[in-house]
Amino acid sequence: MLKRLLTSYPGKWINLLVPALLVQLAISMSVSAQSQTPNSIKILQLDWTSQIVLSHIFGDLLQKKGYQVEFISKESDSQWFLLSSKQAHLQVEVWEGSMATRFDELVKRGLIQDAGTHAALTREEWWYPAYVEKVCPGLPDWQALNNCSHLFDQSPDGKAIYYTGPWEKPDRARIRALKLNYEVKQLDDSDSLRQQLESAIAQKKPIVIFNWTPNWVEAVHPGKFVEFPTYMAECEYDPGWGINPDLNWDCGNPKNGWLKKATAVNVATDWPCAFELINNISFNNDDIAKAAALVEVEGLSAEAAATYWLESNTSTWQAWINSSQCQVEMTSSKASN
Ligand code: TMO
Repeated sequence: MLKRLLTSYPGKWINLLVPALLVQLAISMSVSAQSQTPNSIKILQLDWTSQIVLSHIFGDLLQKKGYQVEFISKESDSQWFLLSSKQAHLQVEVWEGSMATRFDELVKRGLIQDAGTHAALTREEWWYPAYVEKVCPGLPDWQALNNCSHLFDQSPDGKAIYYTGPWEKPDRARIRALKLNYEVKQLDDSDSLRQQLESAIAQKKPIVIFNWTPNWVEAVHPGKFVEFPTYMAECEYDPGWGINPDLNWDCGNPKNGWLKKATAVNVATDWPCAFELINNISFNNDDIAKAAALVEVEGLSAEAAATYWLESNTSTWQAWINSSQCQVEMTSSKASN
């Protein structure tokens, strides 16, 4: 707006004469913009399919309540900064296995807000297609991995490659702590991970890859998670815990992990109704697997998948939005106060 103001004046003199005034104006404008409720709620749309579909489902529910909604499409890593700085307001799928450390830390520091837990129980872990077990006896126990490392794609320094995506995982630490003859290859996005998986499956080639549940994969490809030593919180910070006395992460990821929702800290006060609504929503394993499969298997767009889910689960979401006593805070009524 300031730019437009500047360029709409014909003479160059204005740029020379009033910069101080404009700086003054810019400061007061940005201060007053921050102290008012911004118009639209910004939903973080991250880099895996069910999260994108759930974001659209929740966006539709907010719109039914009269909110303006905006989607911000970003990679997973940036969510902590964007939520903490209130540049984004809502994240509908926070996974324990890959996100608990950052999430817990920021909640504790009062920089983001925990908005409740979904019904779904989650797992994020090393995974292989069922046929791998035939050539690697001993799986799913992790101790079979070193005996079979020659079966998988090899890195230049002769290690087996474990493929993963752009999410924060303790895999390198786990490889060190459990002395695995493996190397992490991190792919840029879930599409590349999917391509890697499907091309291996098409050739019945052994592969070990990061996967999670609920997800679309389970509807299409039989397979199993690797069973590492059972996760305990101590495994993350107490080197003495577990079979490696010197290192952390000599364990797997949580098996019945939580799935949470998170908001920026201003949501509860600026949009109490939206905050109540995000606390109300709860998706189960079936909902989330289905959300992913509608896109990845059935080929719907995320928007169409959201619409389909809403149409087939009317009583579920109606209970969420009806139990909410809130009336949408109108920006106009706020402004007139
Ligand atoms: C965050 N993810 C479900 C991809 O592990």
